[in-house]
Amino acid sequence: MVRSFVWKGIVEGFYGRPWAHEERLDMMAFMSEIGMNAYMYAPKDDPYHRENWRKPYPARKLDSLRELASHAASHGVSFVFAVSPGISVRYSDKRDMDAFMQKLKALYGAGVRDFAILYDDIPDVLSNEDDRKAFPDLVSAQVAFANSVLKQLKRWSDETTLMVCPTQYHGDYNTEYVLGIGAGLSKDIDIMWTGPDVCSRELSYEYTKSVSAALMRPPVYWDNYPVNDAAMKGELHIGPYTGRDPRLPQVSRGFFLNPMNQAEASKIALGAAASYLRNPEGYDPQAAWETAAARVVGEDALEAVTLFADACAISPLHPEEPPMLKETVGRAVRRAKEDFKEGAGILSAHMLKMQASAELLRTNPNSKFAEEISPWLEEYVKWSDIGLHIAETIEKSGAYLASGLGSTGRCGFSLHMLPVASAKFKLSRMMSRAVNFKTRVCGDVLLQLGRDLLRVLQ
Ligand code: LOG
Repeated sequence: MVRSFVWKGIVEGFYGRPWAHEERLDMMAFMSEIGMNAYMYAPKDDPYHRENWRKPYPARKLDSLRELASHAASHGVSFVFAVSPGISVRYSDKRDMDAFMQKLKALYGAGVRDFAILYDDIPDVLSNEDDRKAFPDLVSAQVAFANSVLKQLKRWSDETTLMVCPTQYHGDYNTEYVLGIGAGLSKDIDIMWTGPDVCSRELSYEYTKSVSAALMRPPVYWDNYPVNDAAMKGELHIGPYTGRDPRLPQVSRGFFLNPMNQAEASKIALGAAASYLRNPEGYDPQAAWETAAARVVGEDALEAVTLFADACAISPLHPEEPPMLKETVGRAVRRAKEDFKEGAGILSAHMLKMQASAELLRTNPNSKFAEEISPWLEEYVKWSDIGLHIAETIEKSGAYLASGLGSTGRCGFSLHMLPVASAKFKLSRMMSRAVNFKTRVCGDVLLQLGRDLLRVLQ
């Protein structure tokens, strides 16, 4: 039997600047185009969502949320309203329960039927004195709270649903906490899980099946891709969506992808992921990526965005250095050992292509995309300048230098090297600036090449 995912969605669940209202409206239209069916509202830095979760939304914010909810409904997208009470909630305090239900009620009034309690990123023990008296441990408190929320929701309407993100949401599923959540939460509650890691490179069938057994229900994946918050701020995750087993619909209820703060740029990964979610068995990561990328930048810029995405390759799904750039630099270095001019030529040709691609993307008709990626694009161009200068230095220093390239061996001093002195000086200046770059574009490929070259030129 061919099964399909129940939830095919996005969770706006990242740290940092939440998306703007316009970005959300636009995203919902995009979701309906690509066949996604759920949007979870959970921006960590909306103070009313987490920090001050007890406070009701002010009228204007509530109006925006209402508009979002009805916009979602008109696009066939379920609006899942989430609250993260965990940092300060007193699970045993009726006033907190009432405040929580009030929070949901405001959205229920706007037609929202799908809700979530997020217990992620909070201490893993009960901190409140009364709670410690009322419950043996954190998991019992959270279970009691969530089951009671579900009961109250069902009184409002039978159509309501509840989802929970537990405090332990990844890795080892055979813990007391995870087994407690699985056994305790009402069978009608969906449980979220991020995989073997917070940002999981792979989600396999076997692993998911075991998680499902521990949770006593198929998990809903909170998939931390293409999110680039916290320590990943310097990365731009616009690469292919990979590592998700085609058989997951048999053991998982679905997916919510956590996107980047850059909404428009997220559409590349989200578009590709939607293709997996629609048809996991027939999913082809590269073809899906191309379709998704072309949708964002246009067919004419597909080659340009391919080159740029290569430079941005580093992500939890692809922790290695940019493959095309690395391959080209490796080839250039090998060639330079035989023929320094040709080696330099290979390198500079790639750098010029990078510059042309940058120009095409900078002036892309999708100006929102261009603006979002500008910090990466700027440093991508700076790296290509460095690459061009490296190529020039290789040429200037001639065969003698090229023979030592890529190795750490010392070449000794030669008069041959004199014309290289100014090139070397310029390169070390460029390199010391590069150390302070804010983005991870180009990985360490050109940094390493520049360092190797400077070492050889010593
Ligand atoms: C947060 C999430 C954050 C993500 C990536 C979950 C369930 N929670 O480690 O808000 O965007 O990692 O940094 C998280 O993933 N915690």
